[in-house]
Amino acid sequence: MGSEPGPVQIVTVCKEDHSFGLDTEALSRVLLAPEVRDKHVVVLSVAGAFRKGKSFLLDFMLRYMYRKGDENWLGEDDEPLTGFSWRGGSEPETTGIQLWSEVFPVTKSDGTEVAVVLMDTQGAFDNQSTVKDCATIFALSTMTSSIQIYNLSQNIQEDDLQQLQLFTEYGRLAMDEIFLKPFQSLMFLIRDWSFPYEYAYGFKGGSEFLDKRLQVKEAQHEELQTVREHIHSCFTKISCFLLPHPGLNVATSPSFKGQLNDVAPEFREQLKSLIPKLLHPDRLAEKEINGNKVTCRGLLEFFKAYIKIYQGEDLPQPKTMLMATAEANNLAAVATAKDQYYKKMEKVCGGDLPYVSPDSLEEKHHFNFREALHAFSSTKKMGGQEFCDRYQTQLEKELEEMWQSFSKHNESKNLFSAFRTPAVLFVLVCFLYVLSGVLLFIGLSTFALVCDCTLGVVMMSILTWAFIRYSGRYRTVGGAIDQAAGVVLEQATVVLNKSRGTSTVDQKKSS
Ligand SMILES: Nc1nc2c(ncn2[C@@H]2O[C@H](COP(=O)(O)OP(=O)(O)OP(=O)(O)O)[C@@H](O)[C@H]2O)c(=O)[nH]1
Ligand SMILES: [Mg+2]
Repeated sequence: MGSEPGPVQIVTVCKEDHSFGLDTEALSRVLLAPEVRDKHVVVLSVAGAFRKGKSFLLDFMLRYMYRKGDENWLGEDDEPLTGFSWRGGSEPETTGIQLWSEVFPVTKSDGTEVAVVLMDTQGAFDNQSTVKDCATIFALSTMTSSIQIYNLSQNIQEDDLQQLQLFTEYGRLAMDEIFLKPFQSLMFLIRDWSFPYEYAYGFKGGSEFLDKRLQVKEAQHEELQTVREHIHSCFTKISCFLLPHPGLNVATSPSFKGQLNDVAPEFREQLKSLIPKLLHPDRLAEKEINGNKVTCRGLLEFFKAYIKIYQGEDLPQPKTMLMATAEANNLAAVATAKDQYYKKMEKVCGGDLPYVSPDSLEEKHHFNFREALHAFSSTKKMGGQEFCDRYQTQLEKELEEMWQSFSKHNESKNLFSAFRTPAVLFVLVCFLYVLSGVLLFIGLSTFALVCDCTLGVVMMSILTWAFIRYSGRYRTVGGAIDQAAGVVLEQATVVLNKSRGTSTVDQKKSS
C-alpha cells in the first residue's frame, strides 16, 4: 500500500444530524488491495459500550498479527502500545467504524488462504449518540463481521442482553432474506472479571458462566426467556472469555502508554491465551452471507448495500426504553378511548338500529367524545404532558373521523335520502309532462317536443338508476345520476326560496 499502515475511517457519524456516511474510496483501498481482494474474508470486530478498552485490545491483536512467529509477540516491557487510537480518560475516542488499513493474508492448515480484517467500532451509549446511532453501528459491524466480540465490563447484566437483542434485531430488519441464523460468531468478552474463584479466567470458565447466564428455564419469566431465545437464534456460535483486570495503572494512570510492565501479569497471561486462540488460522471463520463465503471485493458491495438501508427512511427508529414504553402507554390509552367511543356510538346508531335525528345524534357524539377524551386523560401514562398532548391530538382526529362515518351511516338509513334520486326524477317527469302539455296547448309544439325528449331521458335515468341499485354494477354511473338529481334538487330549492323571498317582500310592501 506504500504508506504506513494505520486505522482507516470507513463509516462516519455526523454528530449534528446523526447521519451515517460510508467512505467508499477508503474502504476500496483496504478491501481491493491486489493481494487480498479475491480471498475469502474474515472480519473480526469489537463492539460494546464506550471506554471499555476495545481499541486497546485490538492493538494487541495487531501485535500478534505482525509478530506471529515471535515467541515474545506481546511486546517489550516498556514498549508503548500503538495501532487503533486508544487512550485513558472519560471522553469517547473511537467514532464510527474503522478498519486496519492492512488486511492480513492467513493460510489455514488445509492450505486455504483467507484475508483477515480487524474492525474497531464507536463505543455505544456515549453522551453524543442516540439509541439509533448505537444500534446502527452495532448492527452494521455485526452484519459485516464473521466474529463479533461483545466487550462487556465485569459481568453480563440483563440490560447488556437486552441491548444486544435490540441491536441484533435492528440488524436483522435490514437483511432481506434470512436463513436460519443471520449472524455468525459472537464472543462475550468480560473485562475486569473479579470472580475467578467461581468461574476461572479464559474460555473454559467463560463457557460455564455463559451457559448459566443464557440458560432458558421453564420457570423463568417470559421476558427473560425471549431475550435468551433471541440471542441463540441470531448467532451460529456463541462463546465467552473471562479476562482479568489489567491493573490500576492501566485503568487509572494518565501517563500509561500501554507498556507491559504496568500491566498486571495475569492480564498478560490471559491475553497470551486469548489472542492466539482467537486468531488461530483454523478458528478464523470466513464471512458468510446467505450461506456463501464472501471475498474482500464482495464485502465492499455488502457494505454499500447495508449502509444505504440505514441511510434510508424505511427502518423503524429504535428508541430508548422510556420512549418506547411511553409510546406504548399512549397508544394503548388512545385505543381504549376509541373503543369506548365506538361502543357507545354503536349503541345509539350502529348496525341495524333505526335512523336517529341528526341533532340528537350530534348531541350524543359530543357527549361521548368528551367522555373518551376524559378516559384518555385520566389513564396514567409515561412521557410527560407534551408527549401525551400529541397523542391526544391524534385521538381527537381519529374520533372525528369515526364521527363522520357514524353520521354518514345514520344518514344512509334515512328513507327519504335513499329514495331521493328517484323522487326527484319522478317529480321532474311529472313537471316535464305537464309542461309539454301546456306548451302543446299554446301552440309551441317544438318546445313541447324538446320537453318530451328530456322526459324520455329522465325516465331512462330512473330505469338505469333502479338497475344499478339492484345489481350493484356500474356504480360510477349511479353516482353521476345521484349527483345530477342532487343538483336539480338544489337548484329547485334555490328557485323556490327566491320566489318565496320575493313574494314575502311584495306582501310587506303592499301592507
Ligand atoms: N479497567 C480496564 N481498563 C482497561 C482495560 N483495557 C484497557 N483499559 C483502559 O481503558 C481505557 C480506554 O481504552 P480504549 O481502548 O480507548 O477504550 P475504547 O473502548 O476503545 O473506548 P472508545 O473508543 O471511547 O469507545 C484506557 O485507559 C485503557 O488503558 C481493561 O481490561 N480493564
Ligand atoms: Mg476505541
